[in-house]
Amino acid sequence: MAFDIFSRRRSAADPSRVPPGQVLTDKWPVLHYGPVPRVDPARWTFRVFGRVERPVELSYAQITALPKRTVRCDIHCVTQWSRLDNSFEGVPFLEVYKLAPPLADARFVVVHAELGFSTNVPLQDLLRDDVVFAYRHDGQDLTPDHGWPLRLVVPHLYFWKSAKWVRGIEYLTRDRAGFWEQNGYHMRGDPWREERYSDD
Ligand SMILES: Nc1nc2c(c(=O)[nH]1)N[C@H]1C(S)=C(S)[C@@H](COP(=O)(O)O)O[C@H]1N2
Ligand SMILES: [Mo]
Repeated sequence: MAFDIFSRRRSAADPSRVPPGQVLTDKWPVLHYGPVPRVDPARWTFRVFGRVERPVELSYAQITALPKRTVRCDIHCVTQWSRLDNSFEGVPFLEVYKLAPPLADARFVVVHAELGFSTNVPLQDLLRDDVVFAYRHDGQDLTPDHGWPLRLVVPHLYFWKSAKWVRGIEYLTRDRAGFWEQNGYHMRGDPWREERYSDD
Protein backbone atom coordinates (compact mmCIF):
# COMPACT_ATOMS: atom_id res chain seq x y z
CA MET A 1 0.00 0.00 0.00
CA ALA A 2 2.74 2.42 1.00
CA PHE A 3 4.48 1.53 -2.23
CA ASP A 4 1.36 2.32 -4.22
CA ILE A 5 1.09 5.79 -2.67
CA PHE A 6 4.79 6.37 -3.20
CA SER A 7 4.71 5.41 -6.87
CA ARG A 8 1.64 7.55 -7.50
CA ARG A 9 3.26 10.59 -5.86
CA ARG A 10 6.39 10.01 -7.83
CA SER A 11 4.42 9.89 -11.10
CA ALA A 12 2.50 13.02 -10.14
CA ALA A 13 5.78 14.75 -9.42
CA ASP A 14 7.21 13.76 -12.81
CA PRO A 15 6.13 16.43 -15.31
CA SER A 16 7.52 14.41 -18.20
CA ARG A 17 4.49 12.09 -17.81
CA VAL A 18 1.83 14.84 -17.94
CA PRO A 19 1.12 16.64 -21.23
CA PRO A 20 0.45 20.40 -21.20
CA GLY A 21 -2.94 21.50 -19.87
CA GLN A 22 -3.72 18.12 -18.22
CA VAL A 23 -4.66 17.41 -14.57
CA LEU A 24 -4.09 14.01 -12.93
CA THR A 25 -6.89 11.88 -11.54
CA ASP A 26 -6.78 8.51 -9.74
CA LYS A 27 -10.38 7.76 -10.69
CA TRP A 28 -11.32 6.54 -14.13
CA PRO A 29 -14.05 8.85 -15.48
CA VAL A 30 -16.64 7.46 -17.92
CA LEU A 31 -17.07 9.63 -20.99
CA HIS A 32 -18.96 9.11 -24.21
CA TYR A 33 -21.78 10.42 -26.36
CA GLY A 34 -25.15 8.68 -26.07
CA PRO A 35 -26.16 5.52 -24.18
CA VAL A 36 -24.04 2.49 -23.26
CA PRO A 37 -24.93 -0.06 -25.95
CA ARG A 38 -26.16 -3.50 -24.97
CA VAL A 39 -23.91 -6.01 -26.65
CA ASP A 40 -24.35 -9.76 -27.06
CA PRO A 41 -20.88 -11.26 -27.76
CA ALA A 42 -22.55 -14.32 -29.33
CA ARG A 43 -23.95 -12.17 -32.14
CA TRP A 44 -21.08 -9.69 -32.31
CA THR A 45 -18.91 -9.30 -35.42
CA PHE A 46 -15.78 -7.33 -36.23
CA ARG A 47 -15.33 -6.29 -39.87
CA VAL A 48 -12.12 -5.32 -41.66
CA PHE A 49 -13.03 -3.58 -44.90
CA GLY A 50 -12.29 -0.68 -47.27
CA ARG A 51 -8.86 -0.70 -48.97
CA VAL A 52 -8.10 -4.38 -48.29
CA GLU A 53 -7.57 -7.22 -50.71
CA ARG A 54 -9.80 -9.57 -48.75
CA PRO A 55 -12.37 -8.15 -46.29
CA VAL A 56 -12.90 -10.33 -43.22
CA GLU A 57 -15.53 -10.66 -40.55
CA LEU A 58 -14.50 -12.09 -37.18
CA SER A 59 -16.65 -13.38 -34.35
CA TYR A 60 -15.88 -12.40 -30.75
CA ALA A 61 -14.46 -15.90 -30.18
CA GLN A 62 -12.21 -15.55 -33.23
CA ILE A 63 -10.79 -12.13 -32.41
CA THR A 64 -10.18 -12.96 -28.75
CA ALA A 65 -8.39 -16.17 -29.80
CA LEU A 66 -5.68 -14.08 -31.50
CA PRO A 67 -2.38 -13.58 -29.62
CA LYS A 68 -2.81 -11.14 -26.75
CA ARG A 69 -0.64 -8.71 -24.93
CA THR A 70 -0.79 -6.41 -21.92
CA VAL A 71 0.12 -2.76 -22.39
CA ARG A 72 0.96 -0.36 -19.58
CA CYS A 73 0.03 3.21 -20.48
CA ASP A 74 -1.24 6.62 -19.45
CA ILE A 75 -4.62 7.98 -20.55
CA HIS A 76 -5.00 11.61 -21.63
CA CYS A 77 -8.55 12.86 -22.24
CA VAL A 78 -9.06 16.03 -24.25
CA THR A 79 -11.34 17.31 -21.42
CA GLN A 80 -8.06 17.66 -19.48
CA TRP A 81 -7.92 14.66 -17.13
CA SER A 82 -5.04 12.20 -17.30
CA ARG A 83 -4.86 8.83 -15.57
CA LEU A 84 -1.41 7.28 -15.24
CA ASP A 85 -0.37 3.62 -15.11
CA ASN A 86 -3.24 1.72 -16.67
CA SER A 87 -2.84 -1.82 -17.89
CA PHE A 88 -4.90 -2.95 -20.85
CA GLU A 89 -4.98 -6.54 -22.07
CA GLY A 90 -6.14 -7.40 -25.55
CA VAL A 91 -5.33 -8.16 -29.15
CA PRO A 92 -2.62 -6.01 -30.76
CA PHE A 93 -3.74 -3.95 -33.73
CA LEU A 94 -0.80 -5.53 -35.60
CA GLU A 95 -2.46 -8.97 -35.33
CA VAL A 96 -5.63 -7.72 -36.99
CA TYR A 97 -3.50 -5.88 -39.55
CA LYS A 98 -1.65 -9.10 -40.46
CA LEU A 99 -4.86 -11.10 -40.74
CA ALA A 100 -6.32 -8.84 -43.45
CA PRO A 101 -3.58 -6.49 -44.68
CA PRO A 102 -4.59 -3.24 -46.35
CA LEU A 103 -3.69 -2.42 -49.93
CA ALA A 104 -0.47 -0.46 -50.47
CA ASP A 105 -2.34 2.85 -50.92
CA ALA A 106 -4.10 2.75 -47.52
CA ARG A 107 -2.97 5.63 -45.28
CA PHE A 108 -5.86 6.17 -42.83
CA VAL A 109 -8.27 4.16 -40.75
CA VAL A 110 -11.79 4.88 -39.61
CA VAL A 111 -12.57 2.86 -36.49
CA HIS A 112 -16.27 1.96 -36.37
CA ALA A 113 -18.16 1.37 -33.13
CA GLU A 114 -21.69 0.60 -31.92
CA LEU A 115 -24.49 3.14 -32.49
CA GLY A 116 -22.72 4.87 -35.38
CA PHE A 117 -19.72 6.18 -33.42
CA SER A 118 -16.49 6.41 -35.39
CA THR A 119 -13.06 7.98 -35.12
CA ASN A 120 -10.29 8.45 -37.69
CA VAL A 121 -6.62 7.65 -37.06
CA PRO A 122 -3.62 7.79 -39.43
CA LEU A 123 -2.54 4.21 -40.17
CA GLN A 124 1.02 4.99 -39.00
CA ASP A 125 -0.34 5.74 -35.51
CA LEU A 126 -1.89 2.27 -35.30
CA LEU A 127 1.16 0.35 -36.52
CA ARG A 128 2.81 0.37 -33.08
CA ASP A 129 3.05 -2.59 -30.77
CA ASP A 130 1.27 -0.80 -27.88
CA VAL A 131 -2.00 -0.28 -29.80
CA VAL A 132 -4.51 -2.93 -28.71
CA PHE A 133 -8.15 -3.92 -28.97
CA ALA A 134 -8.63 -4.39 -25.24
CA TYR A 135 -11.03 -6.53 -23.24
CA ARG A 136 -9.41 -6.18 -19.79
CA HIS A 137 -8.19 -3.26 -17.67
CA ASP A 138 -6.05 -3.56 -14.53
CA GLY A 139 -6.68 -7.32 -14.39
CA GLN A 140 -10.49 -7.21 -14.68
CA ASP A 141 -12.85 -7.53 -17.63
CA LEU A 142 -13.76 -4.10 -18.99
CA THR A 143 -17.11 -2.90 -17.71
CA PRO A 144 -19.79 -2.03 -20.29
CA ASP A 145 -19.27 1.67 -19.39
CA HIS A 146 -15.63 1.48 -20.43
CA GLY A 147 -16.24 -0.36 -23.69
CA TRP A 148 -16.81 -4.05 -23.02
CA PRO A 149 -16.71 -6.34 -24.94
CA LEU A 150 -13.92 -4.67 -26.95
CA ARG A 151 -12.39 -1.21 -27.15
CA LEU A 152 -9.45 0.26 -28.97
CA VAL A 153 -6.56 1.73 -26.93
CA VAL A 154 -4.16 4.12 -28.70
CA PRO A 155 -1.94 5.21 -25.80
CA HIS A 156 -0.08 8.09 -27.48
CA LEU A 157 -3.16 9.99 -28.74
CA TYR A 158 -6.00 11.74 -26.87
CA PHE A 159 -8.37 9.14 -25.53
CA TRP A 160 -11.29 9.96 -27.82
CA LYS A 161 -9.37 8.06 -30.53
CA SER A 162 -9.67 4.96 -28.30
CA ALA A 163 -13.14 3.97 -29.48
CA LYS A 164 -15.26 1.94 -27.07
CA TRP A 165 -17.55 -0.89 -28.31
CA VAL A 166 -15.61 -1.30 -31.58
CA ARG A 167 -17.16 -3.26 -34.43
CA GLY A 168 -14.64 -2.86 -37.23
CA ILE A 169 -12.00 -0.91 -39.07
CA GLU A 170 -12.07 0.63 -42.52
CA TYR A 171 -8.86 1.34 -44.44
CA LEU A 172 -8.84 4.52 -46.56
CA THR A 173 -6.52 6.31 -48.96
CA ARG A 174 -7.64 9.74 -47.70
CA ASP A 175 -8.48 10.90 -44.21
CA ARG A 176 -12.20 11.11 -43.31
CA ALA A 177 -13.42 12.80 -40.12
CA GLY A 178 -15.10 10.56 -37.53
CA PHE A 179 -17.75 11.54 -35.00
CA TRP A 180 -15.88 13.97 -32.71
CA GLU A 181 -13.67 15.11 -35.58
CA GLN A 182 -16.77 16.23 -37.53
CA ASN A 183 -17.62 18.23 -34.42
CA GLY A 184 -14.35 20.17 -34.36
CA TYR A 185 -11.85 17.78 -32.80
CA HIS A 186 -8.40 17.30 -34.29
CA MET A 187 -7.75 14.80 -37.09
CA ARG A 188 -4.70 13.40 -35.22
CA GLY A 189 -4.97 14.38 -31.54
CA ASP A 190 -1.43 14.28 -30.13
CA PRO A 191 -1.66 15.36 -26.44
CA TRP A 192 2.00 16.45 -26.34
CA ARG A 193 1.28 18.97 -29.10
CA GLU A 194 -2.13 19.85 -27.64
CA GLU A 195 -3.89 18.90 -30.86
CA ARG A 196 -7.34 19.29 -29.29
CA TYR A 197 -9.38 21.06 -31.98
CA SER A 198 -9.13 21.13 -35.75
CA ASP A 199 -7.60 24.64 -35.70
CA ASP A 200 -4.90 23.78 -33.10
N1 LIG B 1 -18.04 4.37 -28.95
C1 LIG B 1 -17.53 5.47 -28.35
N2 LIG B 1 -16.25 5.44 -27.95
C2 LIG B 1 -15.72 6.51 -27.33
C3 LIG B 1 -16.47 7.68 -27.13
C4 LIG B 1 -17.82 7.70 -27.57
O1 LIG B 1 -18.55 8.69 -27.46
N3 LIG B 1 -18.32 6.56 -28.17
N4 LIG B 1 -15.90 8.77 -26.51
C5 LIG B 1 -14.43 8.84 -26.47
C6 LIG B 1 -13.96 9.77 -25.47
S1 LIG B 1 -14.25 11.42 -25.79
C7 LIG B 1 -13.20 9.39 -24.39
S2 LIG B 1 -12.42 10.52 -23.39
C8 LIG B 1 -13.03 7.96 -24.04
C9 LIG B 1 -13.44 7.73 -22.61
O2 LIG B 1 -13.26 6.39 -22.26
P1 LIG B 1 -13.66 5.94 -20.81
O3 LIG B 1 -15.12 6.24 -20.62
O4 LIG B 1 -13.35 4.49 -20.72
O5 LIG B 1 -12.82 6.77 -19.85
O6 LIG B 1 -13.80 7.12 -24.89
C10 LIG B 1 -13.76 7.49 -26.23
N5 LIG B 1 -14.42 6.44 -26.96
MO1 LIG C 1 -12.79 12.59 -24.38
